[in-house]
Amino acid sequence: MSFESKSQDPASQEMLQLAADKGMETIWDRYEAMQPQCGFGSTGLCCTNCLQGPCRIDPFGEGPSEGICGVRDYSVVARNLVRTIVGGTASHSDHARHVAELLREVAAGHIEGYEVKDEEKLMKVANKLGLETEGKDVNELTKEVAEEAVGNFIGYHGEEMSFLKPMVPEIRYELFKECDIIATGINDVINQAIHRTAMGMDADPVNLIFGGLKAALADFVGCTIGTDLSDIFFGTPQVVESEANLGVLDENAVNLVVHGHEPVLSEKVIETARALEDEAKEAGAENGINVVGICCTGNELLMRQGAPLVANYASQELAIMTGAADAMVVDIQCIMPSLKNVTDCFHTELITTMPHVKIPGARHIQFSDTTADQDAEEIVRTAIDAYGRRNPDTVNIPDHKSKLMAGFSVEALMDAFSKINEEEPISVITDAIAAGDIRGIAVFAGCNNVKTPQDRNHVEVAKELAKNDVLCVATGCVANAFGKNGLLLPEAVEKYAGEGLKKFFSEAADALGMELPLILHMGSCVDNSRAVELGTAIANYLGVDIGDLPLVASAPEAMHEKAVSIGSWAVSLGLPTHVGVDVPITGSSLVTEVGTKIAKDVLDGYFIIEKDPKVAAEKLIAEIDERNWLLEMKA
Ligand code: NFS
Repeated sequence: MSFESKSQDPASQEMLQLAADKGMETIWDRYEAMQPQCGFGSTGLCCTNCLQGPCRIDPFGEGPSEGICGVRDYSVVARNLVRTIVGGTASHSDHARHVAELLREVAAGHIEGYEVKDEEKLMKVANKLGLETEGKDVNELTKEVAEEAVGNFIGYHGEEMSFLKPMVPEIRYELFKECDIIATGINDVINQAIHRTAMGMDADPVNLIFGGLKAALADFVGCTIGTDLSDIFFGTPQVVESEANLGVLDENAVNLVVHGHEPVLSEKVIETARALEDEAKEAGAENGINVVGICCTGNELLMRQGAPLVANYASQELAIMTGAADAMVVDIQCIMPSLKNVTDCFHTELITTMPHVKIPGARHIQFSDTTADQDAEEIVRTAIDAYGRRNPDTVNIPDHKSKLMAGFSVEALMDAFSKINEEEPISVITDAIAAGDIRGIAVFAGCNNVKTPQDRNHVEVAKELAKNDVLCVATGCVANAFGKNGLLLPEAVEKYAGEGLKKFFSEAADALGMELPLILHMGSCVDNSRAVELGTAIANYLGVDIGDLPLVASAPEAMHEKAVSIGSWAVSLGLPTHVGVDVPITGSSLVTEVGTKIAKDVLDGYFIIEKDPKVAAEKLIAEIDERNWLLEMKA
């Protein structure tokens, strides 16, 4: 494989050359060694749900057409898909549950060291949930919001999850009810979905798929709670400027890399790092401590603290290979176990922090909410110590980084647009859609996937859409890719936007006295909930369903189970959803047909599985045009 076929990112390419020269292994080497990958697994036709298996069903009709228990291809594929969705739901929700329980404990006065920073957001969430706010102080409200959030996990109301309803137009909620895909609680649905996919349980593929959508909507609730409560704790993001790519590492600073997903940890780390700057300087680091992020922890810290993004998913190993990372602190999700092999070649301290995420050989500094300040101090001091052991001869920081703008929460956007229309800031977008300046909106989500060159699909789909006047918003590792490529800058508008989009941006800039970037960075992957909030606000303002809007989703390099859950709830919300890599459902024509065609009749949303970025963009634009036409008919 040439470096270009591995990554579009010049910084990654440079590091890959170094890795090749030094004989260091990367994700791409392991991918090559894994070829050819199992055809049964790739198509979703391998079942390991009981000890009689594995059973593999032959898609060509030459081998067995049923598993040992008699299970058919469509049930195996649907069951595997449901389990993948549930993996994502469990991930997002466990993250959200941590924040929810922390909020409850803080409100009860059991934990110090965290506090409600954003009372306005607290009020907004309380109102959204329909809680009585009159005459209640911050602490009382915090308690109630936290209780409500925790209740969404265990379904203690015996009712539907209360964070779901206010997030979608009423008509969409009714559709969810009709389809019976609203769970009583997040934990309930995870429980049910794992059960229904066990041996000897649900064999009806359509029933299974609806069960999967139920889990997906619970994932959406988990994401929403993650966003809302993190905002309450750490502040709702406002527009910030920063930088992205390996070049943000600073030779003259202690480079402390945070990687994972939980702002509960990384916010403490950055706060402590700022407090211990002098210790770093005493240790010889002229520029103090440079906290930089990978994956969604990076996005969370960027959004609220302006911390630079050093890498997205595929280049996490490369960040260590620069020899300049003094510590990499990881919490949950998207952390490659291979990081330990790489840190073994350098002075870098790999620090795990969560009781359920340990890596053999890594240093474990248990991070507890009750001792957060001390734990963060230990982490930061470990990094400063490691800096003293850095070998200058092995430092190779690629000279690639790009400036960027981020922090586009819905609140930040509406604050800005209220300068144009104070009463109805959302009309700034709807008017531009009605005028045809904005042809549609695309929500970008997701990862890197080694099956496609790093960042290439992301950038190509986005450029193609922008050229066709589609307003793009982004979260997660794709947002990082856009940052590296200069697409999160106003300058990119002139370069890549179509005439309509250019007009929208230039009129907005005149009115706001501030230029907006071509693509709006909305945050981490749980912050896809922000994109839904925006979509629902537009739909409600226009008096239509969210599934009627010229609104599409794209995950050009999806990798994690979480991306599958997000994609599945995006489809449930009515969004045509592009996935740029193969999904293991092709083993069943029935499941494939349901996901890519029939879903549209029921939910308006459906999956577009398309590896070619240009063709993907064409398909998304065709869908946007169809919706605009239908909306005009309705008007
Ligand atoms: Ni989303 Fe964010 Fe990145 Fe993918 Fe992983 S960090 S939660 S899963 S790889 S975008």
